[in-house]
Amino acid sequence: MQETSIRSKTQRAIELEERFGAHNYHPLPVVLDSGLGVFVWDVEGKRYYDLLSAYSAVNQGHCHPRLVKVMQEQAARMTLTSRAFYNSVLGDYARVVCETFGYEKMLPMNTGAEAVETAVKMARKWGYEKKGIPRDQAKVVVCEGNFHGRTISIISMSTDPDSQGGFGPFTPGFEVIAYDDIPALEKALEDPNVCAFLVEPIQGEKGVYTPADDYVEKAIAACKKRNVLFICDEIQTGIARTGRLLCGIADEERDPAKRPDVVILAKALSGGMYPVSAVLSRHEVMDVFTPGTHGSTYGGNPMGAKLAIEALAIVKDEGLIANTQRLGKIFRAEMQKLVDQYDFVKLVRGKGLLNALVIEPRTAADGSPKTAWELCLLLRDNGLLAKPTHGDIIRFAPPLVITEEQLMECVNIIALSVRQFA
Ligand code: IF1
Repeated sequence: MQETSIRSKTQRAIELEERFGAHNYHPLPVVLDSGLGVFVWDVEGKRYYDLLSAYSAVNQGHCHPRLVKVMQEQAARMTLTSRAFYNSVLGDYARVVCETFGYEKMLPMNTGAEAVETAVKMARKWGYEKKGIPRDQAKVVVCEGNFHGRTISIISMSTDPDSQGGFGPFTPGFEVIAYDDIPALEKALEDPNVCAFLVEPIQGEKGVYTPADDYVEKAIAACKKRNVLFICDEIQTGIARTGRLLCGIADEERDPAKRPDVVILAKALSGGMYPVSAVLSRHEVMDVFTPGTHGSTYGGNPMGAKLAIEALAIVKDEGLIANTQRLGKIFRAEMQKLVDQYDFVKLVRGKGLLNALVIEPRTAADGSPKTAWELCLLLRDNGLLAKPTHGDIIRFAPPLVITEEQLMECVNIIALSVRQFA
């Protein structure tokens, strides 16, 4: 009897979403209701390890007590002022972000896509005003397999037919080159109308596609040589996710010539509490924005700003960079054992705690498919949530507060599920 009523809770939530919500997602059938740290619970009370972390937004873990406290306090004090006035938190937040990441200026937005749009607008204007590109001729070079968000301009640079199909006409001014290909970049940069190169240090959507170790370093050098802005999309890879504060650059690197000109942050900047994104750069670039040229109602709001200050403090206070580096190595070594043991487990790749396992899709004896999706269903049944991409890739990205003991429990669940799947 209890079983029926509990099952109906799950079914009810799914049916309502399916009936009244647009079908722009295909969620794994599990209805989540609460979370704490590395765990989430569904409406039936079943506990899971969260190995997606809302696509790397909850690096600090679900409902971190410090974030909950800050959110409650700030919610009772003031949430939104707009930028028509100054607010008492934004200045402190801007300073913390600039000092933490080593940049002179920041521009606050809300979602990742908005921050990417902001960076593209900034690069174009910089191209006209500082580089002397003829009016409306600026080009931004991007990479095959990129994922930078869902707006019209951002999908205009996408090479994914699902992201782009049916949404034209597209925004001009983007040139696509191969990822992890320095000669291709150098060739594209020969065009004097190129104002920027926009790239992810690891391609998340592509399946945690990890380039050569020196790719970012070489790409930065190539851009400097041609007076082109190097824009690093660290929305998914930033904030300790890959065992560094930023994936594309060593934490100790302070030489501006070796750092990205522009960094884009979102997701874990607010620890999954509230949408907070930011674009970071130096004066000379950011100063192309003057009053009235860009903005957002919620951008820089005191609630988001306060949360971001706390979210960054947690990364530091809890040693999340070191933890991620150490546990990432252990995790990949454990996954490598599965690669060695099972033919259909092709490879593991990634950095820090942003990793992916590549599975060979097969067909069962009864003709039913055995893809990454089916393996994710097994993982779910065994108490671990992860999401497949492209039918053959499973991303594993736990909250960075995970302990070694918890990680090994995850490894055991994955190993068990792979064995059941074999
Ligand atoms: C969804 C992927 C992850 C991003 C990078 C910008 C954005 C994202 C590098 C836009 C967003 C998301 C959004 C999420 C799926 C997801 C994703 F599979 F599509 F690639 F994380 F791996 N740049 N990534 O990864 O940020 O506007 O969403 O805040 O449901 O679309 P946003």
